[in-house]
Amino acid sequence: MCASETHTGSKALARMEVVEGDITRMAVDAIVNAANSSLLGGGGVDGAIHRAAGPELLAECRTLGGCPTGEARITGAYRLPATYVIHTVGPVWQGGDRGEAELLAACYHNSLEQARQKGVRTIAFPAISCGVYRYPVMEAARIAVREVREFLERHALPETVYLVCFGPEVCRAYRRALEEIQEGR
Ligand code: AR6
Repeated sequence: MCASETHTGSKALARMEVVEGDITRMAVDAIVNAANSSLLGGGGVDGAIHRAAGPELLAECRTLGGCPTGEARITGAYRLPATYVIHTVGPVWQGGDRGEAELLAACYHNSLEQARQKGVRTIAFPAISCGVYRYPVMEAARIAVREVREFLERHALPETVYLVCFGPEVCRAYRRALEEIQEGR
């Protein structure tokens, strides 16, 4: 890490934004997809991203040979307003003692690392694992906020991270998680 990439904690928090809405509409450099390990599409945000991007996205995903839980892969975004889609595979919630927290943290870290390597300045995340994979939303929000902050403290890129909430429950959880971290709790 070079010195110019060092940022303070408070500056890192200022580069994180909670927004409510549909991630497929975000005109950012990269959006993150909460995929499954086949990378061949599914329901939830994955389905919405593939529908909006068009069949070229599935064609590129087919060349990748899948992705293990916790890792991330990057593709083009085709008909989406974004430039890249970063596909990551969150853990299925199984009660919390199957390494779910570490795997979810790895999703955020590895997605940000893929983004940084492509020079991505703006990136939007959905609430990975909080839908079909049933991760408790408040716990997931705390992990998301902590991991993103840690990454931003160490790197100048991405410059801004949007945490995109689909619905008020996820929004409330993210806002609370951000307040907790700001207050040092
Ligand atoms: N924009 C932003 N967030 C969304 C959108 C959207 N358009 N649509 C849903 N969400 P999920 P998972 C939210 O189920 O739990 C798929 O079938 C949603 O409300 O999409 O990681 C994959 O192929 C929730 O808060 O992802 C996998 O098989 C969050 O996105 C599996 O689901 C994540 O919900 C992955 O499950």
